[in-house]
Amino acid sequence: MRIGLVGFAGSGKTTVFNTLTGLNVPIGFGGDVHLGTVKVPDARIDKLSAMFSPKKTTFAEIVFSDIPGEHGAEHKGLSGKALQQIRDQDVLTLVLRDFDNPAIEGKPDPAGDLEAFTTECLFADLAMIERWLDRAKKERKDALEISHFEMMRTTLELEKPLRSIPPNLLDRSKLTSFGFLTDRPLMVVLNRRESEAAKPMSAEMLRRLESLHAAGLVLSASVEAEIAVMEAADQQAFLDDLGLTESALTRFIRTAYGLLDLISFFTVGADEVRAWPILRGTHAKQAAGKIHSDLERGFIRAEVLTYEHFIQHGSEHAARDAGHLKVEGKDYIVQDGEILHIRFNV
Ligand SMILES: Nc1nc2c(ncn2[C@@H]2O[C@H](COP(=O)(O)OP(=O)(O)OP(=O)(O)O)[C@@H](O)[C@H]2O)c(=O)[nH]1
Ligand SMILES: [Mg+2]
Repeated sequence: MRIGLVGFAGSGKTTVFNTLTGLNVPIGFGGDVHLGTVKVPDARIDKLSAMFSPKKTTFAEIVFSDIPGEHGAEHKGLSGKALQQIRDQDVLTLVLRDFDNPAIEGKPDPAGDLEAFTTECLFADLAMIERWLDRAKKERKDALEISHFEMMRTTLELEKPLRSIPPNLLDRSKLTSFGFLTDRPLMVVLNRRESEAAKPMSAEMLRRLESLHAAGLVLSASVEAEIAVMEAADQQAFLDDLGLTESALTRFIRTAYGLLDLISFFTVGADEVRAWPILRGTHAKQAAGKIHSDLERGFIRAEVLTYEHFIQHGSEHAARDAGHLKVEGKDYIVQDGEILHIRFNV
């Protein structure tokens, strides 16, 4: 999964990026895009790995991109380069500044910044759709396709993001090449001053996020940066002091998974124990395709065991003998925490 950190200059993207990835790229205005990979912590994988002692243990991974904001005289916005990089991301994380930054004039205005970002994305998408519609008239495109683009235009003109259009009304598989910004899942991070690290979002901001179909998260990047360099034993005490229960990374990943409706299934064996992130509702045959295209092509059946049954019985054999192994066909909907063996023939 790719998550892009975006937002205006000096909002704390690089600071957030460093705390999430454990890297230490230089703080400072502008610069290049930074990439960092983190493992998605999963206690179930830890346990399975301890039981199988495989050659390799593979967690789900997230690649974070830290995309710098635009720096310049009056223009407070996103550079064309940033907009391009945003299109490659599975999730957009908008970092909003809610602390005083001496390098930036004026009080923090997270609500205003959210509107500015939203408007910029709406206009970028609208421009693309209008260009497409202009061409479509000349090229006599399919009427249904034109009606979809007209619906998208109306949605944007009503200042609503494309992600607000329900899946049954729009065939998104035909839109991937456009990379519409307002169709990307959006997570909004309110980057608070230290003294308000644990203060929840205002009701107003929550309402606005709901209307944008976006998820929200509150953190204080500088507090998280302090925590990141502490001894494990001190970390919890520090979090408790601030009224926080978990690190930002844990909360961040949970929010992103919830937003994307992601779950994990597992494969186990002497070679590898591995977590595979999939969309909730994925069928067994498609899930097999995540592992290898041959497994999808030659799919015969999936042997399914829940993580809980496996742990309860201590081995696959014992769980099978107890009658917990299910044999499922291609249309079976894989559930979170299931251990799969795919039978296939190519
Ligand atoms: N007080 C406070 N300062 C912060 C916080 N997060 C970031 N900063 C400071 O704000 C300044 C800008 O932070 P960066 O992380 O570089 O901001 P950025 O969004 O990456 O900026 P660009 O890359 O220029 O777009 C730095 O001096 C940080 O130390 C925070 O939560 N609280
Ligand atoms: Mg930066």
